[in-house]
Amino acid sequence: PRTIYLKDYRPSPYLIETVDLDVALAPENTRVRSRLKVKPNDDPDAPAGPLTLDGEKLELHSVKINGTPINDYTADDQSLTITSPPEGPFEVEIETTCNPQANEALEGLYRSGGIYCTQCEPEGFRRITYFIDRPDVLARYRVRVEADKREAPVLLANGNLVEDGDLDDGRHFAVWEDPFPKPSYLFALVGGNLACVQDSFITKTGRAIDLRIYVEPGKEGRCGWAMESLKTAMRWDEERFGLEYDLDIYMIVAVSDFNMGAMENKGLNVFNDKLILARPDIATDTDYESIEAVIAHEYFHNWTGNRVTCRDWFQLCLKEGLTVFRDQEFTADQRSRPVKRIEDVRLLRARQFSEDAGPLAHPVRPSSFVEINNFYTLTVYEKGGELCRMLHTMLGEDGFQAGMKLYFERHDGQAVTVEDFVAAMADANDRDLSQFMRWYNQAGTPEVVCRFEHDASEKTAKLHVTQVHAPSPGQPEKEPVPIPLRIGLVGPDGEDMPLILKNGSEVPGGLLMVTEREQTFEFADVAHRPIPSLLRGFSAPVKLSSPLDDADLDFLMRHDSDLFNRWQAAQTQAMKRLVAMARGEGEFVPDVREFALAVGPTLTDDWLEPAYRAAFAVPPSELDIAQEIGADVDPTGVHKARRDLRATLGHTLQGDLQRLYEDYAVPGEYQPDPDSVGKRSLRNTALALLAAEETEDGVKRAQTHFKNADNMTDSMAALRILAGLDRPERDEALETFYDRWKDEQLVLDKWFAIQAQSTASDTLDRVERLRRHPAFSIKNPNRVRALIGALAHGNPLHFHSADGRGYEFVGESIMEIDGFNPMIAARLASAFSSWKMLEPGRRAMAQQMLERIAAKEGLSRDTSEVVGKMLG
Ligand code: HT7
Ligand code: ZN
Repeated sequence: PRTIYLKDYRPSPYLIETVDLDVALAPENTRVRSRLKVKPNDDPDAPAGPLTLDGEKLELHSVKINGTPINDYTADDQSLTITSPPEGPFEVEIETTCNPQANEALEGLYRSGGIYCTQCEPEGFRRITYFIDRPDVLARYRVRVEADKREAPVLLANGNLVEDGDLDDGRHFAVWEDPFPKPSYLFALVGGNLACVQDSFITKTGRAIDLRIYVEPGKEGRCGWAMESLKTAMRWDEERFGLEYDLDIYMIVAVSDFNMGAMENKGLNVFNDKLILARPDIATDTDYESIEAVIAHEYFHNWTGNRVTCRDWFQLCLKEGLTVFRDQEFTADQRSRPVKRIEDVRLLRARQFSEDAGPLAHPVRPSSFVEINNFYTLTVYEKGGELCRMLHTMLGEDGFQAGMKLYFERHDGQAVTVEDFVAAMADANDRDLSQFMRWYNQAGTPEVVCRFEHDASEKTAKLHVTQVHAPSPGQPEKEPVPIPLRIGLVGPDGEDMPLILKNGSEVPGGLLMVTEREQTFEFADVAHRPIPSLLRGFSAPVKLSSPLDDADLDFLMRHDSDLFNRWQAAQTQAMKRLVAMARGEGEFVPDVREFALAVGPTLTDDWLEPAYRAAFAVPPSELDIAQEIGADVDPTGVHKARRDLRATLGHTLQGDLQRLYEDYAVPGEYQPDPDSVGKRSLRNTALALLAAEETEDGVKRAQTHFKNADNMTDSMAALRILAGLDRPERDEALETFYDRWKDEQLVLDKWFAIQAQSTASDTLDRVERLRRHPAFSIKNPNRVRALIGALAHGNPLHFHSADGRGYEFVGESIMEIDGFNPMIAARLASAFSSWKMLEPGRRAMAQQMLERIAAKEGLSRDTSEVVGKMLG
């Protein structure tokens, strides 16, 4: 397969001004007539030549130019080339058919539970009609859709409805017009029997927006939270970013077969139904929070992605990183800022840092790819979001907003690059951000090594900072990056001391800028030895090597005014012990008990938010621990270490935890508000820690909790505990749950996932049985993620089973799925990405499986790129 390079970017030889689509929906034979107004691109860098249109899995029936049928074209399975198009503007008319029913890759036009829907990002539009399917070709669309009225009473596309009516033979039609020029990846079309939940929103300038959520009939009662979230997001974007919605209608359609979470098509978002449907008895607090965040994320794309879009797919982080940053800030403003930061950093460390450290490492803006679908990664999204956050930290809220304003002033309606975004930030703030571009172009996580000295007689202190950049694939040498390092000096009384530099100036907000490979900062007026609190709020996506010893960390764990770093101190303390335990180094019980005792005061501090206290008591994940160990990892040892540490926490803090469990019951009807969510989270954390030792008492409490649960959050919290037991209580609970929820697809996904993530000894037998369960479908991405994904990405103990059965199960599944849905197969395959870190026995088995996948005949471009990199 061909590698595509950023350096080879050229503007498109032709541009398309308008697109007129006429789509006659039919399950196996959808007819698409397209009329395109094409003109040569007058950009001097645009090459001249024939007109090549992308197209895949299409049956071509006719081509006309300026109304006349032509034959001087060539077509293959990728494209249609019109060899000698007229000079100047001209019109192309093409008639094709496609087969939505047979489309199991879920890209282009497909059917989900009888609903016609589309997924065009990144390159799905070419499966609907021939087109210049690249994001820098922006056109205005008019779409006529027709279908059998009984099969598809609702017909939707982007923009505004301009006409509709009935036709002969029980068919009907609707015409939609989108006034905003857009790239083809934002095109959407939906047809089906859908119920609609309607509301409205008045914008800051007084315009009324018609809000609609379309769902399977009967599910209307589950859309309330999604609708509330949409209105909250719309208001927030006006208030914090000054951005108002532009069309008069905003539609969301929920479907049950979807490759990712959701898609921001202009005025017509398509969502995985898991991220729309919620009711207290079927959705957890985490589901509610995800719905709120994803609804907001897709809505925010209307400006960051749609109004200003990407020039090419290398610039994906331009819209995704920025929109992730915006949705993170939205959640932080709605809920608890420190807890949100902790959650985001947890994800970044566990998943993005490992991506950055392994064979799939790539810069936030990659310089080459084989299959763009493989680049919807944690690096592009989460690290991309961190880069925007660093700009925000460096420029401040006002400076960042000034940069955003200039960005929209300059580029509204354009397809642009990361350079354009950074230039707007730089120009609006009169700052030189050229060095910052390295963050976009260099892969890998920088390590920041800090050394701290205090001179009591001089009353001075020095912080020596070194940044270290390990090589990553294709990048042996790297340049230093600008690192915003937020710090505090915590005095012996636990209070922050003033941060005065040697020249007498105060460090505003405690923010130091590290720009050199090695740099020293000197502070004055430091009478007593302080404890440095470094990288406060995780001000840069780096690995910090800190100079603090156990006593310092213990102190920060109890006193740091920066709640992120107080949590971080606890994590560092836990990690030291976990690594030692996982390596089987000596006797750690007393030491772990000490640590548990130090967790107690924060856990029980009523001045702190319950959600924060709950987060404080969660030790680093098995993925984090494995990564910290780095080489010859034994996942069983890692699992046992974490299990033992949790058991010690439960045992040592038993009295406190019991009190929390009693005190934090949330009375009354379920509400997903932050306060109730926090309380449930603290109570369920206590429940889980009390059961970690698997005492009779702990198990009984979990059983009672399960029986009494009147909402899905509590029910799942208890079931997660029970499902991990090698005892009869497990099967009893799982059966009760199944009997109650067997007709609810989204709840069944939870039932599959909880078993796939179970640490019980027979998990692999069970997962193999569940693979044959009548409710399982390999064609449905949510089911695949719930069973196979949950094992591969969420159960290191059993995925890395010492006998290789986990690899066998996941590997076989990847090969099967690759035959019809390469995007899902390739994402599953990434579970093997850290195989080189494993101990030799598992390493050899993982390698064998990867080699088998790589050798499979007809392997997709998606999976072969991922597996090839892992083996290479
Ligand atoms: N921009 C979207 C990313 C996306 C996608 C969504 C669904 C199916 C396939 C997809 N490929 C790419 C979602 C987002 O980041 O907002
Ligand atoms: Zn996005």
